[in-house]
Amino acid sequence: FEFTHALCRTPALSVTDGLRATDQGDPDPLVFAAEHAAYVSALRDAGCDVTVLPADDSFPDSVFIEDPALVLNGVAIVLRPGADSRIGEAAALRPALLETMADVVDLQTDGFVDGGDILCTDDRVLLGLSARTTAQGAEDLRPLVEAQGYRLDILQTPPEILHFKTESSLLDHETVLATPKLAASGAFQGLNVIETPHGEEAAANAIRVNNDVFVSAGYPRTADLLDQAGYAVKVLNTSQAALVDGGLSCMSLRY
Ligand code: CIR
Repeated sequence: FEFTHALCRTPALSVTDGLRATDQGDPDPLVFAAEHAAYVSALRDAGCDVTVLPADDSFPDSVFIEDPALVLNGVAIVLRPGADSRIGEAAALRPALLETMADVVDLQTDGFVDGGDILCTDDRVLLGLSARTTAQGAEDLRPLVEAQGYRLDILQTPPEILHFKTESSLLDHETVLATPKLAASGAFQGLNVIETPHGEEAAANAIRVNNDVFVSAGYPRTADLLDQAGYAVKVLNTSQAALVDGGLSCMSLRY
């Protein structure tokens, strides 16, 4: 959770066509842009040098830049996103990774891995299999993760949860924030778990960036819980990302 840099992508106007499990209306691209700008500012305030890539209208979900790549030790691993409309985001992102990262390697697989299914601790990469991330993709990722000195733990994201990190986030060296459902899956052995209060499950898509913990607006009990646990909570609006199943972690690659 200690980062000097972040890479983001401006939301596309086509974000109105973004994937979603349940339709609650399209996001408003202008409101999304404002929320995204505030998010970028918060990353800068937290101490990150942020590169913001231009919008890519050919990929409605391209603002969720965390899904097509994983960065470990400043090395980008180009992934293979598991949604048809998103698979091309990996190749579209690659040139920017070559410019911003220390090195770029490609996940060679017939399977799929979405970055949203990956939670990194200091020495472990927790990867939740999901509708987007397959066992083949996970096994093919293993050597790339191990080459960076991390252990890969392949876990199961419970059904109905889009991504492993939709319902979990790292808070410090040994603590995660997670929903009761994901915590009950046994994924977090060896780590302390703070569970989101009932009705505030969506708050689990948080991020720790240096001293700050970013939490989405609308989850006051989670914010209080984290505040009382000693974290410096920063509340950010993610109303438009939420309409297309996105949240705080999905909108940046932090390194
Ligand atoms: C999708 O379904 O792929 C996007 N609408 C949302 C992706 C959110 N990303 C994430 O949780 N890492």
